[in-house]
Amino acid sequence: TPLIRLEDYRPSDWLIDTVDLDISLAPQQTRVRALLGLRPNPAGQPGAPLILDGDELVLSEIKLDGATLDASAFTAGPQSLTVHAPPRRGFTLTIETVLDPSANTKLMGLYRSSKVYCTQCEADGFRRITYFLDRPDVMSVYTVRLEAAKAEAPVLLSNGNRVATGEVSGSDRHFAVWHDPHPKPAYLFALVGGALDHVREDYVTADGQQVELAVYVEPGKAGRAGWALDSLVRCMRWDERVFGRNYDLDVFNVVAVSDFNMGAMENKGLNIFNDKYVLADPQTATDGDYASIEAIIAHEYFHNWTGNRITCRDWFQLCLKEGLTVFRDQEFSADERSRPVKRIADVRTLRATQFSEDAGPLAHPVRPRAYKEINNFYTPTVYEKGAEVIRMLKVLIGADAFKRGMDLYFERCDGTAATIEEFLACFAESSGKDLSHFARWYEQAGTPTIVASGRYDARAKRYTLDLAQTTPPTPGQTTKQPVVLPVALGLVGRDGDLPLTTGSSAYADDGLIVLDRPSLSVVFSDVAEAPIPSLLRGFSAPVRLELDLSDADLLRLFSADSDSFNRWQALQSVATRALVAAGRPGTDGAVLLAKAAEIAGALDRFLREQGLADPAFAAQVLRLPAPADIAREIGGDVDPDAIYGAHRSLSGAIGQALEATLVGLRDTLAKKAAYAPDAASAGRRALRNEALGLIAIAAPEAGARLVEQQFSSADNLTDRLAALAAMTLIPGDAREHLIGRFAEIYASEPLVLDKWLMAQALIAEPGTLDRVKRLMQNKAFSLGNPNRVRALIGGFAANLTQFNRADGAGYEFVADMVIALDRTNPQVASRLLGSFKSWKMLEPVRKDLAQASLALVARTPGLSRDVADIAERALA
Ligand code: B3K
Ligand code: ZN
Repeated sequence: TPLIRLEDYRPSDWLIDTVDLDISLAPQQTRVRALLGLRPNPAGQPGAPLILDGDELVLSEIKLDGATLDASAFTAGPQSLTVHAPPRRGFTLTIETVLDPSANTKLMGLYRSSKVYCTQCEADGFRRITYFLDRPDVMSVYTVRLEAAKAEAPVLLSNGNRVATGEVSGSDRHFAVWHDPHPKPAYLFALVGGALDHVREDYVTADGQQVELAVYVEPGKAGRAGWALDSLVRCMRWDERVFGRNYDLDVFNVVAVSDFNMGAMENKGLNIFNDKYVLADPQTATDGDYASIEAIIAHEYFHNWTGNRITCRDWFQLCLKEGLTVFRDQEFSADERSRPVKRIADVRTLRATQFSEDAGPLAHPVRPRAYKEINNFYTPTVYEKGAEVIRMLKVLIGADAFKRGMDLYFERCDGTAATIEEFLACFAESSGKDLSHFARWYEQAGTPTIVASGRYDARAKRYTLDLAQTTPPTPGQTTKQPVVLPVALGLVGRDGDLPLTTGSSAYADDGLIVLDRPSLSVVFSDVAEAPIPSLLRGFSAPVRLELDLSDADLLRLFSADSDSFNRWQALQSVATRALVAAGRPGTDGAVLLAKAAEIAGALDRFLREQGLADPAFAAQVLRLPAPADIAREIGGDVDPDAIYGAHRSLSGAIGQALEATLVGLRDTLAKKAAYAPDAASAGRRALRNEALGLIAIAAPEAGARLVEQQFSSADNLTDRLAALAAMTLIPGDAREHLIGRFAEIYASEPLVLDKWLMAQALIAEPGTLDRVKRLMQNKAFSLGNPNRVRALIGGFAANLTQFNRADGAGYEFVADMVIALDRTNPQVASRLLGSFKSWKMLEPVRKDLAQASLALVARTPGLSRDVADIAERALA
């Protein structure tokens, strides 16, 4: 397979101004007639042939300006259609293809999901519908006529506004015509056809436009669509208020389908969602689900401006829309909920997913330079690190210049397919700053480390802070340059933050040091007492920080820092340090227990004094870094069992020391109020359930009793599922019994059973692999549904100790699953193969076994490009 390179970008030789689609839906034989209005691109090669992309297509007819084309004038195959000598002027091409949506198991292009016709075109699925210039810089105005049997598809949706509907006379069929006035790339095309219920709401934009909002779901599920609709209204208002962005069509539709390769898709005016991110009621969705739905509804809606109105010139610019849109949805959630808690949750995700990607063989820059399969680059690096880069930009130039830069971007690039350079130019202009060095964040992979140390000169009342940065080598980038690192900081004294005066240095008076070179010293004067530095407040840069603070100093930051993020971070750092030491084989358990007592003491005080003031924050504080975080921090020669063992003893010891406090806290928090999904109530449940987990580890008998009580009295899924999860930590018959009860209660709820599958797949015991294999036979599981696969197989692959079993059986199982899935759904298979991304940091025995399983995948004949690409890069 060819490597596609950014430096080889050339404008298209041809443009397609208009697309008229006439699609006659039928389960096995869908006929697609496309009328393309073409013209030579002034920026392209004059006289070039017209080469249209295809993927597994069957051509049934082709006409040029209405006249049938001579067979010698074109070449058509499944993967492309070439018109050898097209006219050197504008012309039309009529292309007819015939598709079998029922046979489309890749879930790319047009497919059927439980009897609903739907599409997924990003990145390159449109070419599975018709031959096209399937690249984001070719933007066209679409008119789409859909026709289907009335009984099978009473609802017919496409992008834009509905302009006509009617019956097809003398048949059981009907049609709808949709017109989207906004030129768009093919990846934003969508259609939906099926029997669906919906909820709707009228909306008037800030600039006075009437919009009809609707959320479509499977028949009978309309009662679960309200939260998604409510979230949509809130995020639309927010985008008007915060970014000055109004919606731009008469309708906005969201459709939930049950077979979907990812979370959701921002098709213009017709967002298609994985039903997991739409459906919610207290009995079938957790607080976490409510929060995800709100975030993803917002994310896809925000794409209307950052992605659709302004799209990407080419797929290397993917972060232009994704990083920016993640930043926007994170800000929305922060405004809707608790900003510090949102930041902590996002940083946890960033570290778990992106830092681990950056530390392994799949590391790549936020803007990759080359790819073989673009669908493998919808990664935490492009999305989450991409969002961090925007956040740093805002910190560096300030909120006002950031706002003006965004306005300029919307004004200048509206209606275009843009690049990162064009985006950054807007902020360089609005801030008057040179951002060329900052742009390195887009080119250089790897997580930088900042090493920081401070000295206090009591006589001179001076505090000197030394900062240095390094970035480890990543595949294809052996030497690294310094990047621009905004380090937000404070100096914490006995009574809180000390004033910052740097005198000679240009830095830091406003609490920000810009570390833009290998190292830097900043001298603070008039520092009245020995301070404790609080660095990277709010996690101002996506880096690792090595800070030579004692645990005692960290614990002081935990209780005294004015920055909530760093309070949380300080305790995490103490725990991380203890676990890193204890997670190396052959270390002394007594040291860990002493540390546990220290941490428990700090937590006890905190919970008693402030636990009830902000329960959501307290829940984050109570949750220790995960074993996988410790593995990544150790970085090499990793023994997952040793780390898990250390984690378990630390949690157990803390839980024991805190048992009385935790039980008391749980009782106080339990005060009965009807379930509500709002952030404050969710925070109380989170704290209560975090406490339950600790008790289950520390005191299994008492824990099991509390689990039983909570499970039986719960009026919502959050509490039920938390009870189940706590019970999975306690081996025995009671656990198996509860697992059975849960399955009975939710027997007809596939999305809830996904959580049940996952909870079992995550059990850190040697029996789990057999359990997972057994569950594959359960009627709740299906290899054909991505949500089921991600829950059970994906859950297992995320199980640190069992995926990484010392006998290699975990790797073999997942490799077999990848090979099996690749035959039907390459995207789901290649995602799963990504679970191997951290294999190089393992101790030698596991490392060899993981490598062998990867090699087995790599040499399987007939692999998809998706899986072959991941296997090849993972092994390199
Ligand atoms: N843009 C889509 C992701 C498409 C993935 C293609 N493999 C969803 C999103 O980021 O909003
Ligand atoms: Zn997105």
